[in-house]
Amino acid sequence: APRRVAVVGATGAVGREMVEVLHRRSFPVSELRLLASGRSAGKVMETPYGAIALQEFSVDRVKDCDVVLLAVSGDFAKAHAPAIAAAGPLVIDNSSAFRYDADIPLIVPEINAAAFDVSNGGGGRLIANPNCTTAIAVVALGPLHRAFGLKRVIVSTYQATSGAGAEGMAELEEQTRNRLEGRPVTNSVFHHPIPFNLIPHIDAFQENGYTKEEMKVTWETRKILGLPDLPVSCTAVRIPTYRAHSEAITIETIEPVTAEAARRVLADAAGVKLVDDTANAVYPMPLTATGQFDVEVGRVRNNPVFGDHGLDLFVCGDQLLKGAALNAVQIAELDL
Ligand code: 2RA
Repeated sequence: APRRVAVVGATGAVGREMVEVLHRRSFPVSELRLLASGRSAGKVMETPYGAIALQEFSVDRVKDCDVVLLAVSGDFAKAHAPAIAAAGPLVIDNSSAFRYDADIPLIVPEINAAAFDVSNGGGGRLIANPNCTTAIAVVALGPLHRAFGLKRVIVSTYQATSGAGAEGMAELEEQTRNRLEGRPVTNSVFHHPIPFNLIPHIDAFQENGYTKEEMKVTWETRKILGLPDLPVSCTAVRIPTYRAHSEAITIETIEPVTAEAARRVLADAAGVKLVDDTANAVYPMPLTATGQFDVEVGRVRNNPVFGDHGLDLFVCGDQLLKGAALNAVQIAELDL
């Protein structure tokens, strides 16, 4: 049956993408409500559903909805998500506020949809959407784990500026233009100027020398795969691209693995597009992954560092889609 859907944080990059994805996937929407901060209230947003007036968020304005998609900060989600869920709607939160809560499911539908059936006890249904970098990696790691067993994982990421929202993409564009036109280059969203640079610093540094972004990949991969002790080491780097995250992944497997066997598994994996024909220079790239629902996977090869238990691969996924809006809508589809 059609659903009354609310998107909270509708004016941000992820919120806008959520509206686009609901339409692209023909999610059965009977009514779409768009909520934002007070300063956006009253403005009209053009959407595939027509022009919709933005309303200032309140729990009262969404408590009679069937589904509430949150594209807001962790603090905002902490303050309001439980109250919304307790009032009835299925709440899907894109922030990191609840991801590590044992009672809150953290879901990538292609990998652990069964976690959806776990009720949140009396508190209604609140589901956490994973960090974009994690979601894009586990779409490939899940099938490889099922086929060969994961023993350890090493991830190096090349993350797009969209991970820092519309402001991140704007900084890339404006500062690159400044650089090319000989004007001073500044930075406010990122820790350093991003044009023609790489920044190995996403989110705050932890005591152990990793950033919080890198630890999110470890914590969330373990939770989604149900492998609480899986050794995962991530190096997360910001690069000057718009909206697709790329990741070089090395795994050691429990069973012997070959590139051919891995390719067969990945070719059949939900949410994966195998893009692996190096003889013709065909492999995952932001240029081709952007705007696609599927995560591109390629450069699949045996990694002799781990003998016949080693595999390398390269993945590329749209950070606003599989990394955020698409995954959130796919979780909502589990309730149809
Ligand atoms: C980033 N994964 O790329 C983080 C949050 N979206 O900035």
